[in-house]
Amino acid sequence: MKIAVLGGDGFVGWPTSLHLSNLGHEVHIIDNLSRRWIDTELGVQSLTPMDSIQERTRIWHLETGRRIHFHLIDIARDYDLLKAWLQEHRPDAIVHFAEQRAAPYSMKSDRHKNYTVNNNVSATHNLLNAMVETGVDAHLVHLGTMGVYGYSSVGAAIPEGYLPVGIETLAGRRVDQEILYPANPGSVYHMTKCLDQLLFQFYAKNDGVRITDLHQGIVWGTHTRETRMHDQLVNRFDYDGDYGTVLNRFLIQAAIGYPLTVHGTGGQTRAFIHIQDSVRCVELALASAPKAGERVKIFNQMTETHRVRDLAELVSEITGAQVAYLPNPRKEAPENDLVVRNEQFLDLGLKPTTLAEGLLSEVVDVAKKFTYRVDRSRIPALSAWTRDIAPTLDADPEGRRLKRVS
Ligand code: NAD
Ligand code: USQ
Repeated sequence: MKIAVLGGDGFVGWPTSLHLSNLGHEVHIIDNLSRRWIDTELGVQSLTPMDSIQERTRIWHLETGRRIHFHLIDIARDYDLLKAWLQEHRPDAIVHFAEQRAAPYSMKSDRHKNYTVNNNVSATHNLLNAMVETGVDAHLVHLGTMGVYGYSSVGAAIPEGYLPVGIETLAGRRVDQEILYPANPGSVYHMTKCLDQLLFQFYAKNDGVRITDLHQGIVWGTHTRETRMHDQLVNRFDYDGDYGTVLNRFLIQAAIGYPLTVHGTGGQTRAFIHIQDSVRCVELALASAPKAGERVKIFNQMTETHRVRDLAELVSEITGAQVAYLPNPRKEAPENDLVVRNEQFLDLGLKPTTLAEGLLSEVVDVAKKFTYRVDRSRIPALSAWTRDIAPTLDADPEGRRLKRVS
């Protein structure tokens, strides 16, 4: 297949592009490299030394003889370029990763809120609009989030996208329907993914666009089979207070002897998936496209759930790291349970890579290798969800006073 990977320079997009290329697909990365600019804005860098996208694709070609093509397009702003690209290349499938994906970044300031909404919603709408306009009948696979559901548990498992409901008609009859699970976003970023869902629902119904939405949990790890093939194919690894996700942050913190930064009581339970399984899920989803006119296919892309403080304790047991319980910068329930259904990917053949000690140590080893690149001052999470919360975040776990920059 000819596959466009939008956001293919990012943490999940890059290993996915390599994986799809290795399977023999013709891969075209479209990216505006905004994530690299955000690193510059925040004064951070990936823990792993990443080469330019051009250099990465050159090494891939040298290693495998396969080509990955790169196109510099901002899909949220360069609508005409995107449309012309689709018109010319007419891909069979499009994998859409190209959004601002950090909840803390989306909550940093009013400017960051605007940027996240404008970027993410326009990116998705431009894409759908251009697909219809050019008549490109590609299967669109979008990376959404488990966060569209909210994380509270009402004692029932979260279904894969749709909730069966019974509605009583005026005549007193009961009509059974399946509706999108009620959206309950916890950040402006998560809210954009809820808005994406409605865009997908409309374009699938109105124009018969074939869409799969992958509601993904937190991705952890760094390497996949393909990124291991050469040092310069290494994946990015975020550890800073905005882009670093919880388990990867704990692993790097353990590697450099920094107290593990648990927010509040660490009572939040979240869904997780290893990066290797994430790329495999995209492969499986691509092979299982809905038909034109079918409703959006939704998969829960996660393999296990864990409570944040249990993760901290596990990492602490393996590495001897200390655990710091810090004021929570986010407005979120202090404790939640989470039960999630994920049978669809298991039925398609996904064999989950679960959080085994060996794997955790492996990531700590990656972290140790690049310890010299860590800027400890970028570890604290300073993006406060509300004005009331901001003043509580005044010191880091090592007691240094913090300066907030937005
Ligand atoms: P990332 O920030 O590393 O990668 C996103 C890529 O998209 C970047 O290379 C960026 O430059 C590009 N991009 C952003 N806006 C663009 C635009 N307007 N035009 C063109 N390119 C643009 O993020 P990631 O961790 O790889 O996540 C990829 C997707 O998966 C996101 O949509 C995210 O919401 C979703 N997701 C990620 C995780 C996770 O834990 N990383 C979990 C669940 C879902
Ligand atoms: N947390 C800590 N300490 C930290 C960092 C985070 O206790 O140092 C806590 C947070 O308060 C939160 C939980 O860990 O309760 C998860 O935070 P996170 O930053 O790991 O994940 P989140 O903000 O939810 O976002 C990440 C990705 C996002 C994706 C989402 C999937 O950045 O793109 O959509 O995971 S999910 O969490 O399932 O919604």
